[in-house]
Formats: sequence, C-alpha cells, structure tokens
Amino acid sequence: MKAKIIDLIKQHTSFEIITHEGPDEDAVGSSRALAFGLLSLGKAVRIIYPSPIPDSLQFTPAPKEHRVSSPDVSLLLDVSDMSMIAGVTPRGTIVVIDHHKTNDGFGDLNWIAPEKSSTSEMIYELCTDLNIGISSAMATNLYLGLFGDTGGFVHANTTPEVFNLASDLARAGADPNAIANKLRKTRSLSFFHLLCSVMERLFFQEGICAGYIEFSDMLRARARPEDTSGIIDEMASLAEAELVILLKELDPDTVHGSLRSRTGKAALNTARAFGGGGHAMAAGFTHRGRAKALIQDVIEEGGRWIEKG
Ligand SMILES: [Mn+2]
Repeated sequence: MKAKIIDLIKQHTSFEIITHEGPDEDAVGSSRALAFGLLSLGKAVRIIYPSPIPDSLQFTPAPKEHRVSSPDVSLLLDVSDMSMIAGVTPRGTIVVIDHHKTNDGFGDLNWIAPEKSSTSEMIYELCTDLNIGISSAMATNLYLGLFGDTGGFVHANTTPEVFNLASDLARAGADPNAIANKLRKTRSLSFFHLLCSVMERLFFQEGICAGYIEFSDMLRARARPEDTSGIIDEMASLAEAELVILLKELDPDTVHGSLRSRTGKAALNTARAFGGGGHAMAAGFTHRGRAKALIQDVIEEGGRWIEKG
C-alpha cells in the first residue's frame, strides 16, 4: 500500500495533512516532517490540527504552509479513527498512515503498520522512498515523534529499528539532548502541588497503587488539565506497583480515570469495566461523579484483573 501512496503523492500537487485532536509528539512531529518533505518536492501543503498544539510541543521547526483551497489529497497521520479528527472533514483522496493496531483502514488508501513504533518512523520511510533528503528540520520533528511514542526509548515498541532510526536522525541534525530536555524538564509548580495532594492520600495494597485529584486540588494548585500529566508516571515508578490507578476531577462532576499495568491486560480490562478503553497496559475511562466516591470500586475491579494476570 505504501507504493500506491508514493505514486499518489508524485501525481498530485496540493495536500492537506490532518492529525488527531490533542496532538502529541508523534502527531506534531510526523505532520511537520511530512509537510517539510512535500514542500521540498514543490507541493502545496497545509497542516490541520483539530485542536491546538500544546505550548510544550511548539519548539520544533514549523514549515511555512500554503493556503490550500481544495486539496487533491488529505493525508491523515496517527489518526486511528474518524472520531479523532472531530470537526474536520478530509477532502480529496483520503490517505491514512498510522501505526495503531485498532485502525480498521477507513481511508481510500491505508498504510497501517502496527509493528512500527510511531507514525514518525513511517514518515521517515515514506520520505526516504520518495527520495526526499532528510533535512535537519525534518530530523528534529521525526525524533520528537520517535522519542514521544517510545516514552524516551523505554516502551515495548523500542525495537532495534528504532535505535537505527534515532541514529540516522541524530546524524541528519536532530539534537537528542536538546529535545529530551525540552520534553522532560517541563514541570510546572502546579504539577508538584498536585503531586503532593495525590501522595498525601496514596493507597497501596497487594500490587495496586491508587490516588486521586479532586477539583478543589486543581483550584488550590491553580492547575491546568495538562499539569496533571506525568503524575501517573511517578506512581508507576513504584517498584511493587502492578496496577496504577489515578482518578482526576478536571471539572466538578466528571472523573477521568487513568490506568497503567506492568504486564498483562489489567489496565485495559479495568478501564472497560467503567466504559473506557485503550491499550493493554495503558487505558482510561470517563465517569460522571466524584473521585472519592469511585476510587474504592476501581481498586476492587483492578484487584480482580491482577489476580487473573
Ligand atoms: Mn503515534
């Protein structure tokens, strides 16, 4: 399917790149890198983000985009289903390039490769096959995506190919230390205030580590929703934690549950019991109500799934 996409790109002149809402490192990195690549071929390109790029991911070089009034081709990157581009309607031939296992191929042309670490890894391959030289701006963006989706080269998708690619990108001008610093040394003071609230009431028993953030904690810490990200990672670094549960009240009557399990499917199965979903070892759900009232139920449900392994 990749060969057909390459032919399509060669045959057309105007493109829209669309990625998922709440764009993460891979979404931003793959989109910007492909835009640079297409611009180098003399194509007209515009990127559409269904919701804004977080400030923390604005540091990589951004391509100079065009006004594209009616694109020949829409390239959907890192988008596993149409609900992830809420409010955006792709135009022209729809091409899907993605690495999510759950992607059922909803485009006119689909290149779905779950064995790839990231969409950025796929874009590198696509650009190389198009004989596009990898500029330093492209390398920086692709490295951003690779680092993001492998959790800084620690997740299970950190394959030998990932290290080969990281090496190629570093040679092409990506600065691993600068990018890691930009992504990792970004905590706000609000994050630490929230972390204190969670730690004060931390629950730990039989492999389950659980905590919650109340809306009043958010107000007291003057926290934005993004200030909560990373708290679950701190909890998951506890040596004995088999399953980690974090409930967050981002508004007064809605609880967002995040779950992580070390092995097996405890995270996914627990999330499903509350109407959510995700990956086997990282999942989530949204629930009406209060965190304090819900936490014991989630712990009990999680305990059932840990026992089953
Ligand atoms: Mn991705």
